[in-house]
Amino acid sequence: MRGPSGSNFGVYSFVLYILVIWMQIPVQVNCSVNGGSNCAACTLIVSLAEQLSEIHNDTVIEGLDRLCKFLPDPYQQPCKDFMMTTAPIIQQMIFDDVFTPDACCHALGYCYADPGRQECHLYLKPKMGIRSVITRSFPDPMALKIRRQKVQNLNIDICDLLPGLKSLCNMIEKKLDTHMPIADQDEDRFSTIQTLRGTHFRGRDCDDVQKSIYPGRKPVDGDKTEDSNCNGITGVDKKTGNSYEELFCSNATNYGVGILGDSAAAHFHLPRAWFSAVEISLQSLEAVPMIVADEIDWPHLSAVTGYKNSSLLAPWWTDSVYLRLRDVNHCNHRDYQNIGVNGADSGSMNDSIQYTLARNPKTDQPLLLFYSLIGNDVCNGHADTIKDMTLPEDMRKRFRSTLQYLDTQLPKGSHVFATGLADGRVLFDTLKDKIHPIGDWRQDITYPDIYNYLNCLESSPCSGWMTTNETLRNFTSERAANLSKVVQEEAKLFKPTNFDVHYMDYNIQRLIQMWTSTGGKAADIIEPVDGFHPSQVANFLLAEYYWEEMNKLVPGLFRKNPHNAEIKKLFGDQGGY
Ligand SMILES: *[C@@H]1O[C@H](CO)[C@@H](O)[C@H](O)[C@H]1NC(C)=O
Ligand SMILES: *[C@@H]1O[C@H](CO)[C@@H](O)[C@H](O)[C@H]1NC(C)=O
Ligand SMILES: *[C@@H]1O[C@H](CO)[C@@H](O)[C@H](O)[C@H]1NC(C)=O
Ligand SMILES: *[C@@H]1O[C@H](CO)[C@@H](O)[C@H](O)[C@H]1NC(C)=O
Ligand SMILES: *[C@@H]1O[C@H](CO)[C@@H](O)[C@H](O)[C@H]1NC(C)=O
Ligand SMILES: *[C@@H]1O[C@H](CO)[C@@H](O)[C@H](O)[C@H]1NC(C)=O
Ligand SMILES: *[C@@H]1O[C@H](CO)[C@@H](O)[C@H](O)[C@H]1NC(C)=O
Ligand SMILES: [Ca+2]
Ligand SMILES: [Ca+2]
Ligand SMILES: [Ca+2]
Repeated sequence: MRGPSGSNFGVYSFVLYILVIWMQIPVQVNCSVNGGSNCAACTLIVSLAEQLSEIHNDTVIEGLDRLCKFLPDPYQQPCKDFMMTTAPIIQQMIFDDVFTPDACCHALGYCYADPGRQECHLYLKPKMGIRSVITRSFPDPMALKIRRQKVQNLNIDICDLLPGLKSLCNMIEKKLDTHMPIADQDEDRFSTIQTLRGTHFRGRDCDDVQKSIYPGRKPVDGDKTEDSNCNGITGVDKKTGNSYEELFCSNATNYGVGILGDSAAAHFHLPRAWFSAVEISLQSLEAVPMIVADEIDWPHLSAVTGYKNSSLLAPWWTDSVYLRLRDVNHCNHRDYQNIGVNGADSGSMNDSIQYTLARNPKTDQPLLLFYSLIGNDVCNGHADTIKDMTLPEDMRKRFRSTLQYLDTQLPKGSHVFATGLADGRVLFDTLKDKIHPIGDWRQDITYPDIYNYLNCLESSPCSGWMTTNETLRNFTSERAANLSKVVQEEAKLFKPTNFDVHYMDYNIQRLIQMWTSTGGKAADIIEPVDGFHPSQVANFLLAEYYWEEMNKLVPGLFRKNPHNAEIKKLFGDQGGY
């Protein structure tokens, strides 16, 4: 879940653009071997092109052309350049009857075997080995080298392609790593645009010039003349002379909701239509620029802060703690913040991410805040999976440090709900004999094939769980359980002055029970493409699970606002999102 998420916009050619996608999957690029995610991206593209050519009964080059035509405008030309440059190598290999996507990406130079390492392959290995296949097909090493050089030189800058994109790119490069909204004139941490950490992540700023106006604050002077908290409720009731905030909201339980978390919290999701030759379409790829600008996260459809129903690319609808909170009390409209960051673990949360939360302990409403880091503390390792896992004593110190910081930030009356880590064994147990979308056409690639391939490239999002080694999976779960225990203990021990802390399990088994009891399949809980994150269905179910747990932990937390109907009548959709 780690990746240079911000610095991507300036530097990618077409292949690197697909990498943008792959890098958002937890990949520590520096640590990868044998070509790492470059190799994986090349293999993906060539696989799709080859399968498309088979489906449409034409050549692999035409398959590539077809793939390019599926892309939105700024990416089409670099894709065609990639196609033209790689065509001679691909054609030669097809002519010699030695073509496989693996061999092809080795020939192109994206994949290689580092000294002392095995060649990685997703498809059946040629009997004589990939290297010999290439030497046979390209007997003149100099000629191949020159062709490869042309491919490597294809460094088209996406930012140069469209007028006006350049300055946006620069801005994004500078600011995206801070996890703050990019478009935020008054710097109150709330934006007016959807993407780039905007309204998909945090409620819309209804006045982006005034820093004192933003979602979640206590209304100023009853919001008689101005909507200081952006909940759409403003003005004075002529009959009584009271402000509507006073009449409708002052006796209600006003809360915002937020989450400090990882890619699961932000709802990382790669549409399966991008990875399946059977499902790929122009329509499925149209939204790529928007999705990339959201860091491939879909917080607006997520379990804690979702507010919008899913589109074609996320085929299930949305339920969330936010929607339920708003339903209980319409005064809470727009008061949500998703501080989920791909790759976040207890360390980066304490070191930097937590500081991007926007809450003023004096002027703002109390917050219901989730702390949910469900895997990276046991997943971020690559070279040495076990040694890189967080130790319980470090988890304890970091979590405590986060709670101490929150005690200076959260308004009195807030509640913090900390979850444990997931038990990721569910991934292998559920997917072990299922076909990955990239194998849709020939029914040939299974999830364990993908796990082994990514582990070979040391580019797996979680080598401790996404592995065929049961001993290792068990160890990873044991450490995760030990870390969860620490969170649970610390939630009990720590005595903040402004809020209370509660613990709940991140209970995937419970979600599976909820889903299968209504006739669903367990595999629907997991993201089909990465085989790792909680899916749209899981997010939907999590909302209900969270809600039930919150009610158990803090009885009477949610009191229905009797004025909801009047609010709806007077203020309609309260300005929407
Ligand atoms: C594919 O196209 C070739 C030449 O156009 C044709 O001979 C062949 O029958 C086609 N195969 C299928 C499966 O459509
Ligand atoms: C405030 O809410 C409580 C509980 O719903 C109710 O008993 C009380 O009458 C309300 N007070 C006012 C002033 O509306
Ligand atoms: C999403 O769609 C479902 C089913 O039609 C509906 O019940 C729900 O209210 C919708 N939710 C939102 C946030 O629009
Ligand atoms: C938590 O982060 C702060 C800086 O934000 C750092 O000084 C401190 O050492 C960190 N604590 C732990 C246990 O890593
Ligand atoms: C892994 O854990 C499961 C459940 O505790 C156990 O049944 C299994 O024997 C363990 N496998 C190995 C290889 O340790
Ligand atoms: C499985 O993982 C364990 C723990 O990392 C390791 O000791 C063992 O050698 C691995 N087994 C295989 C077959 O790779
Ligand atoms: C988990 O904690 C127990 C008890 O402290 C310890 O014996 C065990 O080695 C730990 N397991 C892992 C994988 O860290
Ligand atoms: Ca703003
Ligand atoms: Ca503002
Ligand atoms: Ca208001």
